[in-house]
Amino acid sequence: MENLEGKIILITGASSGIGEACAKKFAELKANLIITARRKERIEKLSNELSRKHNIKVLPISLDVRNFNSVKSFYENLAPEWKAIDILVNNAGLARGLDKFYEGKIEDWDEMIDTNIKGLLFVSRVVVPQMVEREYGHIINIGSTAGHEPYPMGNVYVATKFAVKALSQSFRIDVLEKGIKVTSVDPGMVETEFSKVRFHGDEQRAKRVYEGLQPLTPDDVADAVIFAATRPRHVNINQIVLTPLAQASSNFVYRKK
Ligand code: NDP
Ligand code: 8X3
Repeated sequence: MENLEGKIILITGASSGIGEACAKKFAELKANLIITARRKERIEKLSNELSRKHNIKVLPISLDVRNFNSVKSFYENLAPEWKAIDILVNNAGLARGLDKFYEGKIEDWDEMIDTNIKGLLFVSRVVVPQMVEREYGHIINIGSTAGHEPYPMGNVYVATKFAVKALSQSFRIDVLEKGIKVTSVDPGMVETEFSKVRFHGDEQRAKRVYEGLQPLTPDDVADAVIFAATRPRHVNINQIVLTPLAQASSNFVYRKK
């Protein structure tokens, strides 16, 4: 098993849900963390909690992954001891709306494409060159079952997650001779702020998404991330697809009445 003590882990979208759960689990393994998201208060609070509890270093940095200049200066401004990021967890992402494509809102499309595809690319573009130089590192992308099978009105969100799958596969080829691992962790339904964000704050509608079944928790997904991150050096976990027991795929969900 790879020992993560003292390693540097960068997690995007650590202010909530899966990213926050990943931060907590990496902290338990005594890794040092750079946690980023737009909501500064949240990551500062998490940083204080984790550094105290686990006696590790945690750097909270407010970052919008959609803006390449911000992503670039985020990395350039890191102190030298933080630059050698060992594991990058590309988690920041969101869905906006659930509409037929011919009725979709252009601003929702922009937000999903800019965050889920371009944001992941921007962060990887600035962080991975030092991994290439050191011939060491691990990129863990959070995909989705939506990246394996479209579902009604998922259109653009689905396309972004198909893109994440394509990028994970492409990254793996591009870094093949560089000693860098690439993993895609692809969950089905996880109860987080995801649906609340998708439905622009409509809590009732968000709750209905998980009615009649037991969804995954953010911890379930973080366990998969940690599994991939702790395999021995010669093992690359290419992809983990995990769903609630009551979900077979994007379109097959069993709900108890
Ligand atoms: P949450 O809404 O709970 O968390 C999303 C995180 O992404 C937040 O920390 C948010 O932080 C961050 N984020 C969103 N936009 C940006 C941005 N522009 N720049 C930086 N950070 C951003 O949802 P989840 O935890 O569920 O989602 C995490 C990932 O998991 C996403 O990629 C999602 O697509 C994927 N996923 C989720 C599933 C689910 O059912 N929940 C299933 C499969 C995959 P802030 O708003 O503070 O910036
Ligand atoms: C999030 C899960 O099924 O809403 O990726 O697309 S789903």
